[in-house]
Amino acid sequence: MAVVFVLNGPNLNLLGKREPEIYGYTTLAEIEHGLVAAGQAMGLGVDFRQTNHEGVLVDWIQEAREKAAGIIINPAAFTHTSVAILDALSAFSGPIVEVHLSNIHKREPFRHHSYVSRVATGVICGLGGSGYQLALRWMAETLAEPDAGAHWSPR
Ligand code: CA2
Repeated sequence: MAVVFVLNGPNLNLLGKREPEIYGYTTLAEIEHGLVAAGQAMGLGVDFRQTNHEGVLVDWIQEAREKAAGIIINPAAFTHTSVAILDALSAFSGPIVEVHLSNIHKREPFRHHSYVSRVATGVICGLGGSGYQLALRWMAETLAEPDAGAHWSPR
């Protein structure tokens, strides 16, 4: 069974516990459970992880080269700062979906730029936890196509 890594960056462990006006009331554990269930229904394994550490995210992205068919990533604040994460993602050959709970383009100017978008196949932002579900559904469709590469490889 193909496995999709779902990687989450710093402070996302606080989801549903602080700042609900920006990030909503859904916890990261609830997003994970919904995604694992959806993955089972679609025949995809979901390996869902969160870390507060940039180097750990880099290690997991490198691990994905061996173990994952695709990556869904919410790098959180590292989105706007991390060339290391950009470089690690550049070495991953499968599809990558960048997800943000909030619409980063409606927020402070420093959130408008994403290093990750440069290598992401696609970006979903502003749709809350549903963004992860939509990303997983796209992954399932794309990975099921024998010639999927033709559609997601423009980077
Ligand atoms: O909208 C997103 O998903 C973000 O990636 C979330 C990051 C932020 O730095 C990005 O600009 C956009 C922040 C994640 C922190 O999440 C919290 C959740 C609850 C309380 C405090 C922080």
